[in-house]
Amino acid sequence: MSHAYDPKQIEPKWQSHWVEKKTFRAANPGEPGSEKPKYYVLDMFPYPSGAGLHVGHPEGYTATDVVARYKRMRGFNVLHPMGWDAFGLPAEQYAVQTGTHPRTTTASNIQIFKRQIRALGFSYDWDREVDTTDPAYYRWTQWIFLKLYEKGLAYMADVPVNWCEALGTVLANEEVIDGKSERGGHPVTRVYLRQWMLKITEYAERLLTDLDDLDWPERIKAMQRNWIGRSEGAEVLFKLGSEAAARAKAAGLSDSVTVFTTRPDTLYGATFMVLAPEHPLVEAIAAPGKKEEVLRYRKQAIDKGDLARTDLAKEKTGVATGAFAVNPVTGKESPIYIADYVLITYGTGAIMAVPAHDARDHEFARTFGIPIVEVVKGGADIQKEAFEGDGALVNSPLIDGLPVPEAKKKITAWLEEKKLGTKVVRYKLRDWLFSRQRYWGEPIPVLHVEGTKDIVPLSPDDLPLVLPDLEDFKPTGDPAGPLVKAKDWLTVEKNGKKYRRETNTMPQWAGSSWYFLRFIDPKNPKEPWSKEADQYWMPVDLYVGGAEHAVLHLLYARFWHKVFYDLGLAHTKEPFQKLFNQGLILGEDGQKMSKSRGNVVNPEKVIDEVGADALRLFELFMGPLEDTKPWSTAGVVGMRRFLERSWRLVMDEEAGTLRPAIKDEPPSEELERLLHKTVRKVTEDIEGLRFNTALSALMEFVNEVLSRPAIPRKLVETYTLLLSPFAPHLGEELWARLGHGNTLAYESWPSFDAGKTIDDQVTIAVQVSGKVRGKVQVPRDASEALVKEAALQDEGVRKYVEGKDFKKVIFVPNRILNLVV
Ligand code: ANZ
Repeated sequence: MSHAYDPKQIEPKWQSHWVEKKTFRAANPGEPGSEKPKYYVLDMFPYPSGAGLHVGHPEGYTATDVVARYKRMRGFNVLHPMGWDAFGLPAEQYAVQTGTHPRTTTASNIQIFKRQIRALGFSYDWDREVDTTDPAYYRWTQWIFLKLYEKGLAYMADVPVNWCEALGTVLANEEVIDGKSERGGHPVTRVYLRQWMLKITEYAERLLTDLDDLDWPERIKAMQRNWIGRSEGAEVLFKLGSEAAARAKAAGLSDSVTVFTTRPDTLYGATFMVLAPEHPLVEAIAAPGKKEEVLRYRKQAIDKGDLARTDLAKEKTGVATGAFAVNPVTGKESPIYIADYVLITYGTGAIMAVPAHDARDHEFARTFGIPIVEVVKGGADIQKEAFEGDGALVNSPLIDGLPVPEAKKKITAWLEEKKLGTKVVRYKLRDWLFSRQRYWGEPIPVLHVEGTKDIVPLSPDDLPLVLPDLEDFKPTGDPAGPLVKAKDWLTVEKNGKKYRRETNTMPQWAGSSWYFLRFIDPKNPKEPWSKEADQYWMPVDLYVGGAEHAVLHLLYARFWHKVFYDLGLAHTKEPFQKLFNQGLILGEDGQKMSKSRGNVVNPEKVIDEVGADALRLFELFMGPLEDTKPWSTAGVVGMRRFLERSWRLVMDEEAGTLRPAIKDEPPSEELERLLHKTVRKVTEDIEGLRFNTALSALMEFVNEVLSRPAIPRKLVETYTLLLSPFAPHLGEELWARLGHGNTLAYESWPSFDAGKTIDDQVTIAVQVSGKVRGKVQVPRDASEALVKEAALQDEGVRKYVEGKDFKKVIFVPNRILNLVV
């Protein structure tokens, strides 16, 4: 009988062992084990989709698992949890199509995901599993909402949503393509609905500045900074011309327009103004003959998306209102237009247009024949193209000759003194639209007083507010969402007063904005998490996930965490100290994996063919974790071979016992050196998340040692420990075969002696006139004379130098000898 490496036998055995023995249970504060330093390593928890796991998932999960296992062996109390982000659109859409309740779909998808994840041997503490759709979990999501409401951070406002009349439902932005519904291609219009908003803008400055101290990829930080979009500038007051002012006053509105500009220095070049079509002054100030055209344009603009409106390439359209405003420095009257490239949602919804120095204004001015006045000297012909750069001011009496930054300061001070303007900071970040007209989400725990706009939040004791069961998921045609169908649930009578429940639910982002805090204290029935757990576990030391979450999830979670900090519920300002993004895994054909291309790799199939350890290894060996890289079947097979070699290093395949070559004797000096070098390389590479090169070092080690007639026991034991975070099933099996009774999960990680990791022989490249002609082995730190002597004995080098004089000799100790002839 053969006793070859057999993952089908080894892997399920160890997986059950770990589950039964709760090997990876993290100690809670106060419990034995909690005296150790803590390490919290987190994966972005998945949405359990119907398609099951995809080979992209295990890449990040394997990386964090290696770190978790390594840290345990380094003496840390490691928290490594997994859970399910299970509310969301796909389950609901599936319910609409098939009538299967999302709860049923979700439960079966979770089962599939869990089975697949377990088959990969990850060292999660399953006692901490969370599911965002479990009332015991979302009770606290609702509790957090009540806290936000109490702090004035949750409010209602009339906000545009995508309404599809034909489907009778509100659509998410992802469900709208070019103004049509993704399903069926029906027209989508914008309607205003009263929606819940969260005041993330109140945290804009902190969300920005606190990025500085985080150990995150620079690219992700830059994306967050752009999203927050801080601009410094000024608000400037333009008085309306007399006719428009009279019309505005008659309508009970202000007789001036305030604009937001980041270029107050260009004020002398502002030859017209533009209001967003939705600006409240528009209807009032439009001259009688213009009104009809203005209102028609406004209607069209409202139905367009912001992205289409601000597209630079798009032709500029607009309409003159017939009204004028007075430029505060020139005293001249400028015409007021409305145009859809000005958005109501940014700044003040009104701009001073400077065609000479802003490309969009330039295009608009050319289309409408408005004068273009140069105020910053740039060189090019300002009539042909806008100059947006820096330079000296011209045609601007108050600030002539000054460079742009000084001109900005001076003109802003002047405006402030004259009470015509103020310095302001603006953010692109908008408040977070928090309600969805959906069924499969957390109910928002508030009551509306019938017939009024009054809101009564539920008491925390009334939580969870359980999502009522619905049989029928078809849209109702009521924009308030499917929950209006839950007739018994919808209305509440209390003390003789009638209330109606909120029928909007929370967005999918809600549950994932705090799950990392539930993991630290998942069973707590009295609070979302305890202070002790927060003190002990937070912040997350390492968070790994895809870069697609660079902005929204990470920004929302940071925002909530800052609120928790302000409430005294969290002691750190930031939740995720170190972030790492794994790269995308492409299909074997180098294309993005997709069902339609037929290039999707199913991890269960790979496990069946080569085993989970081989799959884990390949996920990490493919290349640097952050790179995008294609799948390779041959590569997976290569990993399997390497594991077979590792098995044969320890085991006699014929006898099924330890190899006779394994001897209880100390390693030679040479092997000792190899061992220390390997320990050092693997240790440093795991710390630096360079798993592919750590694996190369392990492979080199096996190749070097495998065929030796005598192998010291210490060597294979150390090797087994080093391999175990990557191939934990094989690691445990070999460890047991080497005679150890217990799991190796808590064995001490091998240490190295730095002095023994340096070779005493070095290889030096020998160049002749800059071209490499040979290599020589010499003792470390050998002198130039010695290296030269060795070089001249080398066949390859001799050919090129014989009979020639050396013009120069360049020598870099331990690296290069260049003989210039
Ligand atoms: C005059 C000006 C002159 C401008 C110039 C730019 C260049 P950021 O940097 O993105 O914050 N703006 C202001 N509010 C707007 C709105 N609601 N919709 C569209 N555009 C708006 O952009 C600020 C600049 O964008 C502002 O500065 C304003 O144009 C325009 F040579 O004012 B500027």
